[in-house]
Amino acid sequence: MRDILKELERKILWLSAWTIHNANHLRAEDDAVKVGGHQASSASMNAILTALYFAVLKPEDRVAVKPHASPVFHAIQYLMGLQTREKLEAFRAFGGVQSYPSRTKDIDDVDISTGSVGLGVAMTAFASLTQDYLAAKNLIDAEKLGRFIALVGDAEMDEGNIFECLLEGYKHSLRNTWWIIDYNRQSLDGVIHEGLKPKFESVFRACGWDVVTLKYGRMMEAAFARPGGEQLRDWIDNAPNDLYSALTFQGGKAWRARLHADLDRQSPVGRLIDSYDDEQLSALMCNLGGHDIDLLVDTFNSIDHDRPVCFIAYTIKGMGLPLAGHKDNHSGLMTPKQMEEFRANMKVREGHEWDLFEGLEHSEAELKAFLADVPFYAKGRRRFAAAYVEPPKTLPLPTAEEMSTQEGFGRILFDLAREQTEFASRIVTTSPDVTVSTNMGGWVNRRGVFDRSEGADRFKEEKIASTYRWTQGPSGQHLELGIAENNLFIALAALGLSHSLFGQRLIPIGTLYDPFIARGLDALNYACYQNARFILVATPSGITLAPEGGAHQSIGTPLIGMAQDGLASFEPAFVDELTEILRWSFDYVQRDGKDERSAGWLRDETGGSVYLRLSTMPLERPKRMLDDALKRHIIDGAYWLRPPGPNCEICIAYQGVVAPEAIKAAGFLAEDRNDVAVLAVTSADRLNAGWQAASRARRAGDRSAQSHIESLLADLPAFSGIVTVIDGHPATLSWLGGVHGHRVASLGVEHFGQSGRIAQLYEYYGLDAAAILHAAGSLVQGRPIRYLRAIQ
Ligand SMILES: Cc1ncc(C[n+]2csc(CCOP(=O)(O)OP(=O)(O)O)c2C)c(N)n1
Ligand SMILES: [Mg+2]
Repeated sequence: MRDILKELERKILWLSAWTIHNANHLRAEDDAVKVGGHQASSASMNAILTALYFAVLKPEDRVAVKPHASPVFHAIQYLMGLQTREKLEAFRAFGGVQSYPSRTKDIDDVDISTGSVGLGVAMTAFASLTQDYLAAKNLIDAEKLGRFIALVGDAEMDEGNIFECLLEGYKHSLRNTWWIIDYNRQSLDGVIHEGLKPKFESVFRACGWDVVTLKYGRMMEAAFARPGGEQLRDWIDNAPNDLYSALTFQGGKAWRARLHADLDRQSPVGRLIDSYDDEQLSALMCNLGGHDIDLLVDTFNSIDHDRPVCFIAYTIKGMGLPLAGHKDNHSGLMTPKQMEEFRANMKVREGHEWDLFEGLEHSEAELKAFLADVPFYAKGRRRFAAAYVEPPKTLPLPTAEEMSTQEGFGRILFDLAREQTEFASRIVTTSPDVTVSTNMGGWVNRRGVFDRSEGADRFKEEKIASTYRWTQGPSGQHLELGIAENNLFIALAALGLSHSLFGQRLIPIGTLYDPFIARGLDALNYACYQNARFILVATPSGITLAPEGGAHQSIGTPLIGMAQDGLASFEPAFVDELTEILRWSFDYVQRDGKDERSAGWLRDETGGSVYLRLSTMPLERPKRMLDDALKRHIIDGAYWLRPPGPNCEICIAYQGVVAPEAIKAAGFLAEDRNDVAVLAVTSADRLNAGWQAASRARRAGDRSAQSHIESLLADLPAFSGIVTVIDGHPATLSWLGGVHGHRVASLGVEHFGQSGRIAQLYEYYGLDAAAILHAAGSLVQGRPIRYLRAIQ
């Protein structure tokens, strides 16, 4: 079996190198794709991936493959019949295999997407926590837990989110997680810093991990056992990274010259070195642990516990290719001449480059039998689906006369927490140390904090009064996180893929302060790119958070919400709107329509995640019942709070908490002008997306396509002006003028906030009724607005 494995290792090296070569040198008239970064980096982990996929992994295991090892991963899938030649030939081209393994774009069951380094690594830890969460609730078989394995570049270890995740993992007794560091001592720019290995080791041990070092291959170990071997080992241990790399690149002759220069030729070690010819010497010196299939398989398979393990595997970047060891090899590509030689070495005939069993010594029948028996693939595809969990038909509307959207959110969750429904049991909440200040304390009181083991509430036992009775245990539905926002988003990514990774639906809800979305923005993008499903509740937001000051006041987040793919963002002003948006979200996050292109104008069939930008400012409850049409409009992004009449000169369009200022300004204006309109925007994001999608649909021939905002603004006379206002960046709404060509004045916040009272800040930043009237005055024709002076 090991012989076959070694043959496959060579085959995979060939296929991945050929895939890249084909993409860069052979694909017809393609001048845009010449990018390296794959050939050497892939080769570095070739043996490790071969060992894992063909001899170590079980069907329930999941792997995050480092971005540049994508060709190796896909070559393995190709051998297994799960990837096509067409897609490999189109590596990095439209519709082809992706540069970096992608759950959403590749066809061959990528378990965890990677690309932005560090994030896929942390994802394995949070996927393992998700598994623990499901097992504790008997939603999956606790006897058959999978291992979550990250293949990590050594330079990738510089990413801070990895360390944030290590600490968080420690707090949650992380288990079933392996990180395999490809210690090739090279990064993108070159040779990395000396001596990082002991640093890695101590950090991992401090966080409760086992560390296994794979430094010397078996050939090296055999040499060390011979006379002079100890000295050879010392020389290897003390050789600087760059020297080792340079000699690797130069080959056997250079190794010999250098070793003889450093070690006495007449001594046992000198004789040991001379007992190898040049080729053998090169092979010996390159026989690092990470390239020794036997050692790798035996070591991985010897792990018989579920503690987290970090493997530090010494490797050579570009191993097996002429690029091996060269410091510039990251962007290096084999030349056509080098590829010719490589092809000949691999015994692959011209024109047979993609043939599965070309150039291998074992018979096709033997190889096929081996592949048919690989345990990892024994249970078929690894993508699961989960049944839809029926959300409540209606959510109880909090009754207080005045309430902020943040408080309303807390109340709604608190009410849901009382219900013994399947839906309520599938909600999982999480927050980076802002559970109470984002109003989820009540929910956690009722539903408890998740922990694998039952925990005690000391304060309760000691009968000390406290508002929060957070019992800890396996039934808890809240995952309490430390402050690091990256962890929040990666936790949401993992929990939000529970249906696909584990076949069990969860409805994850995460809360954080709105400005700190920026801290974890790449992780949020990563979660969306993987099509994870969650509800993000960001509160408080904007300068309305008045006394907290500029450090906590968000400005650009509405634009983030609009620009982030896979995330529908809303900013309701009133709690009745929020109630409807949440109810819709519980359904939207579960949708799974297949074809994005034919899926209407918005992503309404495909579904996605949801971002709610909420506020702490209490607003008076509108006296109204939401009828179906109004509910639909709230979800589509806007409704007429005051519809325009035929002589309407001014429309005020607001989003979110500034609603009272817009309403007040409209009241003043109405005394002087006819038919003043107020447009309540609940989602600039969905309005804009609908508008874009409708114009795409028209371009594609659907003449009748009309978006929600186009039909709403069709009611507004062409001579009207629109004043937009938001506690956030004015660009969020300024595009409304582009829909039908109305003149627009946009109010919002562009500069860092200040501490102060709300009224003071609204005046200072120009969000108050007076500013709205002033802006209206700049848009209307004819006589000036009379009340303008009066309220200033
Ligand atoms: C967040 C982020 N920053 C930068 C990059 C560009 N990048 C890709 S791989 C890499 C480092 C490669 O070094 P290493 O992790 O050691 O992998 P190796 O190439 O040695 O296999 C960099 C900087 C990225 N993909 N993601
Ligand atoms: Mg590296």
